[in-house]
Amino acid sequence: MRYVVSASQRIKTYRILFYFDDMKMTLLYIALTAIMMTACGSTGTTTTSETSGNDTTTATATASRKPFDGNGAMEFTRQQCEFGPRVPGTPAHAKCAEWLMTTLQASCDSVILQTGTVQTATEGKMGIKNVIGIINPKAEQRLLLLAHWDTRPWADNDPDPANHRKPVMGANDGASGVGVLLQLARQLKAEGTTLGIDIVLVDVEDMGVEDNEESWGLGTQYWAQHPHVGGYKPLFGILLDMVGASDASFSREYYSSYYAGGFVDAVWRCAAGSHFVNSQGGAVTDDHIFVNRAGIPCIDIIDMRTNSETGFNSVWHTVNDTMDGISASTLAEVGQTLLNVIADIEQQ
Ligand code: 1BN
Ligand code: ZN
Repeated sequence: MRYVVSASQRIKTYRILFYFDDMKMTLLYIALTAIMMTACGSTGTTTTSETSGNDTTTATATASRKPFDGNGAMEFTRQQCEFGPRVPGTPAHAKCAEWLMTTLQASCDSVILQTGTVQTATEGKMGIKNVIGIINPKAEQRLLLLAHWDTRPWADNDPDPANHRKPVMGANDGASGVGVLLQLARQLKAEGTTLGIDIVLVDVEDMGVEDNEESWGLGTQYWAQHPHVGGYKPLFGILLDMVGASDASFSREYYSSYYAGGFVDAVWRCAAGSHFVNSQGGAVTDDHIFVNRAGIPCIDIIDMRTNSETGFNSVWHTVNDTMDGISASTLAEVGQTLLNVIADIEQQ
């Protein structure tokens, strides 16, 4: 049986429309969303600053845990790039998959390598490797965290057409989101959490073609059809995509607000720094669409630009998406925001 939930909030009236498969999850969702509506914004904040090398990692923390270490996330981002572009089917991709497994194993209770086959728009059938790290497998309340780890085989937005058939390094578009999640897992292992957390590093996100929505997010589409646990029902999902640029701008992505507006409010209330912009941004065909279609309310923290033709930063799908454009302080803000959200849910 399915339910439609409609609720109005005290401070700002808006509607949450969502479908859940059972009443228990519906009530939990309403309760958590309502409580989180006030939590991060009202508990007060402390600002922390760490300096390492030339970069300052600064974020605003509301939790009692140690601040998120942006330099750690930076290092995990760099290590992925050292494999070279992680184009599905290449040796670099296979080596990186092994490294992701080993790295998550150090921080998670269990790690699953999910393999399967998907149909790409232009390259025929393709094997996928989704790497899934599970923290607190028995916890009922769970948070799903996703990022894609593959990189696009074609830099087809590069200003130089000679580069259009070269692969993208994907320091921002791929490695940055994974870098934040690997560091988050490391810190949660060190400090503990009562929440169940599932880190799903999805493959073959970036082999899509224009005007074909279904050609993107193939690893996520596979996972949504074959969840790693039967009856999987986390409270919410958060997708990270392109979260490392020094001038990143994280506005509220359209589909996130459409599918999970109350949770977007809650996350932006927990936001840890100036890269989070409290305004409505554009719509992106990203992995979160397929998670939402599977019945899990999922939002996308993604760097979108109103002042660019593509809607993204200037290195998007070019050969210049390298570590040169990655900032430890931006990674720290995103990681700290996740820590704040986790602390908030834990306190419910
Ligand atoms: C995000 C990063 N995406 C690809 N690389 C998703 C996307 C799909 C963005 C279609 C724009 C158009
Ligand atoms: Zn991409």
